[in-house]
Formats: sequence, structure tokens, C-alpha cells
Amino acid sequence: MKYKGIIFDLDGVICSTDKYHYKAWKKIADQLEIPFDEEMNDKLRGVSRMESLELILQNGEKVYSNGDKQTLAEAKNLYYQKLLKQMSSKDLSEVVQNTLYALKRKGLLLGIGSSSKNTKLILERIGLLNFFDCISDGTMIERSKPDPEVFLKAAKLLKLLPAECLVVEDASAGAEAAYKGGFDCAGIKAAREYSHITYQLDHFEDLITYIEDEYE
Ligand code: B16
Ligand code: MG
Repeated sequence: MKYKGIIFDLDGVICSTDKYHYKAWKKIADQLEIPFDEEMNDKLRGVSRMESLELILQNGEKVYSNGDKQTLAEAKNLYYQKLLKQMSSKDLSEVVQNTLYALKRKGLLLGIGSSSKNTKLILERIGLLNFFDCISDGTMIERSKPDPEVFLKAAKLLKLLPAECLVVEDASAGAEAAYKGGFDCAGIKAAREYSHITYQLDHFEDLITYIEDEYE
């Protein structure tokens, strides 16, 4: 096997929480009368909560204090968490679930590398809280993607070197983090177009092919 472990991004790879992030940020942006649409929301993939807020506020005219920013980020998160309660095992697609179990059966170590501080809540909603061999998330890092910290921490928890792991990402910030950390990366959605991507994933289940030694 080409790799000993696979580290998955969560939002946009294992499940889709973007619609909930969008709804929650939209509510905040509307209150502040700042323009915000789905295209802008796409730019927040893999970016931490506070950095996402900063990007949104850049489109307005007012200057906010750190205290105001904290309050806004908390309000967004409370509403986002309320929306996450709608999630269930139905939000885990059959393809993702079957692929994850097939990879596990091959003896690979599987981990999560997500910027989200809600990672455990989301994994619990979709029924995967106890599935992964490690969880590295936004609660454990100081620098968010494109810094490689979250993936380096995941590799360390798996007791593997970056060169022994494949990262799976949907965001270019995440693909860049993988590259900077010395990981190969399989990219879906926007991450497919990142310049240093190792594999462009058309279908999630194609991962099974890419981890085999003979794949070039
Ligand atoms: P939270 P990922 C990221 O998760 C999301 O893509 C990004 O939109 C979000 O701002 C970030 O988590 C922080 O999320 O507010 O829940 O801490 O793609 O790295 O799994
Ligand atoms: Mg993502």
C-alpha cells in the first residue's frame, strides 16, 4: 500500500455543512447590512471562524472592536449549532460511508484534520464519532489552514510521518496546508484546482484506487 494513513478534512469532504455555515453567516451579515452571497461563502471553506468573520467584515464599512467581533462570532456559532441539530446519519452519504469502511478494512489508519471547533458535534450527528483513529480539529490548533498544523497534529496522533499519509481536502486553503506539511493530497471541488495537488478526485470512492502501490 502506498500510504499507511489517510487524513480527511470534515466539512465538504466527509459531509456537507456549508449550507448551515452559509445560513448562519448570512444572518449575521444581514444584521450588519453587509453583502454576503454563496460565492463569498465558498471562500470561507477551511478558513477558521474568526478569520471568516474578518473576511465578511471587510465588505462593510464599519470598524468593529475585538469585543464586538467575539460577540458576532459567538452569535454565528450559536445559530450554526442550532442548525447542526438537523443533521443525522442521513447526512453521511452511502458512498462516503462504504469507502471509509473499505479503507479501514485494508488496515489503513484513518484520521480527521478539520479547522472546525464543532468537529466532534458533527461527527456525533452523522454517527462517526468513534470511527476514526484520531481527531485533530480547530480546538487543538493555534494556526488554521493554510498552515499545516492541523494535519501535522493528526499525523502525530496516528504515529505516522506526513510522507506516510494522504490528505483529502475540498478547499484550496486545506490543499495548501497539506502541501506545506509535506503530505500528498487528493483534492475534490475547489481543491482539485490547487497547483500542487497529487490526485484530482472525481469520485470519493476513487480513493481506493489511489492508495494502491501500482497507481502512478
Ligand atoms: P467552526 P473544515 C471548516 O471546516 C469549514 O470549512 C469552515 O467554513 C469553517 O469556518 C471552519 O471549519 C471553522 O468552523 O466555526 O465550526 O469552528 O473544512 O476544515 O473541516
Ligand atoms: Mg473542508
